[in-house]
Amino acid sequence: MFAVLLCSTPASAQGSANGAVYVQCPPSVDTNDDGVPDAAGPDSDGDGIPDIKCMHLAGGDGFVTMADGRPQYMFGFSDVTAVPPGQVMEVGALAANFPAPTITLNEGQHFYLSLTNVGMVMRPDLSDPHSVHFHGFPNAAPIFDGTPENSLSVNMGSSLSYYYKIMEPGTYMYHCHVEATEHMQMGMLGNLYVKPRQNTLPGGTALGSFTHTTGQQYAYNDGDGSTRYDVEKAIQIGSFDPDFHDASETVQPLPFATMRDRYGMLNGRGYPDTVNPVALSTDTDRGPKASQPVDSLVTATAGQRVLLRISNLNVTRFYTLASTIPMKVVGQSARLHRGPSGTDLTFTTNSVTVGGGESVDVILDTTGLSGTYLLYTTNLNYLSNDTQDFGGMMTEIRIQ
Ligand SMILES: [Ca+2]
Ligand SMILES: [Ca+2]
Ligand SMILES: [Ca+2]
Ligand SMILES: [Cu+2]
Repeated sequence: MFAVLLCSTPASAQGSANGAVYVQCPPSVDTNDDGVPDAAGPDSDGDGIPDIKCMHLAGGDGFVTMADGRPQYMFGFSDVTAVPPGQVMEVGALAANFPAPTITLNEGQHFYLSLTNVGMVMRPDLSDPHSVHFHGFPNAAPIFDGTPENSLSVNMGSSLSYYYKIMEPGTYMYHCHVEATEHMQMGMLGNLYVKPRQNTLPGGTALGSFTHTTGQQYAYNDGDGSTRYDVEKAIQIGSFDPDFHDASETVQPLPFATMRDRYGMLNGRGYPDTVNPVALSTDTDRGPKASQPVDSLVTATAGQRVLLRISNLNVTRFYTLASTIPMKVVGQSARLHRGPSGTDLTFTTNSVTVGGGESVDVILDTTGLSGTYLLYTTNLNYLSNDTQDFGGMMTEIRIQ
């Protein structure tokens, strides 16, 4: 009798019948209310960018592969957008990605982010909640801030939908804020950036002495075209302490006081994996699962302007990244690099030093260049994959 009831239950109720996995996405985007977005929804200003974006993340555990071949246990997020709610607990299990799925938004959008905690398959002794903290984000509603002291976090088998009206363009980052030192060292860290409304101006619009052409993209609403770019890449600086990850996997006391990262990474990989365009997967208890989908390889043709959205989300230290192509720093911590009265504070450098929770936006001018250039840390002991030399925090910029 119960099974018959389940079969005749409308799709919208199945989520609650399967452990309260619940996706909140407006009916203009999820037209039949089954938790699966199925329409682009309205575009009220006709600029080609939908008014609403819905996304669904699972928070749980998984494994990643370091560049020396060593698997590491991790906590993390995976993208379960459009997975029917009744399948999210299974699809999200052991599926953590490092870095967490990139969130790309446009200024003016309404963003509905559902988070479902799918639990820790390898640590059934843990009942840790998770949250999503939009780091540095202008936020009118503390309840969605993700800090456990003053907002909600999500228990195993449950969902929470965060809502943001996206107002300020820039390079942000997101992470789980529950037991932050532990959950961040374990890998719950993602790229998050907001594209400016200036991208959608009609062609021919004058920005000072600069004229906008349809399709041109900018890092910020600069008003003068100074942050225009042709190619963009978000690069997350991260690092893991394998002793911490091993202790977590083997249910041992976690070495907070002696935490020392030995794998330096860009977008969750050490060199040479950073330049491998293939999405990496890692063997888990449930077979191979996608683990590190993003490379850090930058490719451009000579003359193009390359925007690097560099952020640091590791919990142990700052890192210095050097580039063999000069970098023009146009933004810092999600703000256009200008003084209060509009003074141009941009500068050109060959290295930037970024602490945990900071971001910088740099533009590389590739005019007249050809060949392979490097983006690498000058903290030389992080140019290794643990004991394996010639790896770690480095990637290539290839100019054709
Ligand atoms: Ca639907
Ligand atoms: Ca629009
Ligand atoms: Ca814990
Ligand atoms: Cu967490």
